[in-house]
Amino acid sequence: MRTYAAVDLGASSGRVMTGRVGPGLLELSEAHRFPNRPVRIPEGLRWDVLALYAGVLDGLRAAGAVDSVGIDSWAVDYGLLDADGALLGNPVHYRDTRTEGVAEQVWATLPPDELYAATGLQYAPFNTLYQLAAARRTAQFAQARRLLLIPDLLAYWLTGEQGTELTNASTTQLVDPRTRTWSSGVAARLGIDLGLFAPLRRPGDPAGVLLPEVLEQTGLRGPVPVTTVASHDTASAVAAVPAVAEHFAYICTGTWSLAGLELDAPVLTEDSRAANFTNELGIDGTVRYLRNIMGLWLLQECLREWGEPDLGALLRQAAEVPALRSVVDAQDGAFLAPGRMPQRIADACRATGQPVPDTPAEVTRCILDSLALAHRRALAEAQRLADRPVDVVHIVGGGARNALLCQLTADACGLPVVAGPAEAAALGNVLVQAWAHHLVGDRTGMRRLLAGTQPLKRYAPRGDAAVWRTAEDRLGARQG
Ligand code: LFR
Repeated sequence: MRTYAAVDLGASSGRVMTGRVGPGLLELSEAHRFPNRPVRIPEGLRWDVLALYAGVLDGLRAAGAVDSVGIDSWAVDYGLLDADGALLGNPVHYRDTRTEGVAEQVWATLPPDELYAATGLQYAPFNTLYQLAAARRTAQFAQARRLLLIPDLLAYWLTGEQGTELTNASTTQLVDPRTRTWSSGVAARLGIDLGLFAPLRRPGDPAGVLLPEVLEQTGLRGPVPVTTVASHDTASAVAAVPAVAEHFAYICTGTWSLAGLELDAPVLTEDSRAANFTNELGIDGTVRYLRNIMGLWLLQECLREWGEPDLGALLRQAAEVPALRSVVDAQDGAFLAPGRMPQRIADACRATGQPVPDTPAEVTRCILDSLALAHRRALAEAQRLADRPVDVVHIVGGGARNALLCQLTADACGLPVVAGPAEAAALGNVLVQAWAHHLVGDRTGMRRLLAGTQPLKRYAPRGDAAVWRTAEDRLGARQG
């Protein structure tokens, strides 16, 4: 049996989990959880990365003796280092507005169809590529000699070693999903110096050992190796989809809903680009073919506005609200920025001539119906575009605990839903470490272990999928 520490950083909290792995054994417990509070300063929205690092150190101390440490977080964001290896400023939050209008400037040099053919990445204003195009104008950028994605930055502080993990690198829009290495063509066309990036590392690669000062701060006894995991949290979560059958779709639910398929090769067609599907990289040579849907962010932001009422009670009330009275487009970038979410949802309903949800229960129902509808659309389109029919949907991540969302997704998709594990990203993180240590075989072995050890809940589709088709048509027509 081995014990691993999984550092898993989400948009609103970070945690250090301890995972125990052995034959027929996979157990996860929380060593430490800490808030991740983005800070708005006059320059814009920033991550408090030192507070996150302090949380990681506290977590490692709480976890105690482990055989290795792995780190995953949200994607696309980074810290810049100067020539001495010192961090230049707080990393910019991907919801910051600095990338507004930047994509059009990039596309003037490299048209979006060529960019998609080369990188397979969906358009999102926050792709690292557009962030770099915005950052390039700053004095800070002129000082930068190295760019480290968030998990790689933390690993650097823990070990003194620099690398760029591949699954997360694939979200920069500078990687070719066919060759699974940097796209020097895209970088050259846009004048981006790939020398800014540390060499690529793959999940399972060693990433150094904890520095003496880290051992001292955490009370751990060395050597403690750090293992490269699938450092993009969504890649870790997909690795932990407990699928036993071959034809499955997944939805990683949390702040975002990432809905799609696991493929052996990217889909780079023009249809796929028009549908804004992404080809991010997964473990074991796989492609995560998926779409970003705004996800439970819509609800999280409302809860914040409403003063954090009891979620369980709210969901029970929302279940009583008539279904599909009003729906919004949960893919709409208009919901990306924080603030005033209940009002923005009401505005979207009003603008499309639908009843305006008023009470928190009505707004919550509108959000969950809208998410289920977006899940339905994304999975239907993914199957069509990749020509890969599925017969089951796995919901992993925090939303797997939201029974109403799981049931509505089953209803909307007309497919059985298997929900769990909720801590998929941390489990995927642990499993890749176990894989690197030959405790589990390939990803099929990981999934068998997950299916055999994790509590999962099943939801059968209810009622008539035609109701959802009508709602989908209605939304499409209203958007014109
Ligand atoms: C989910 C996630 C998504 C990514 C978004 C921004 O936590 O990693 O996969 O698109 O955050 O980084």
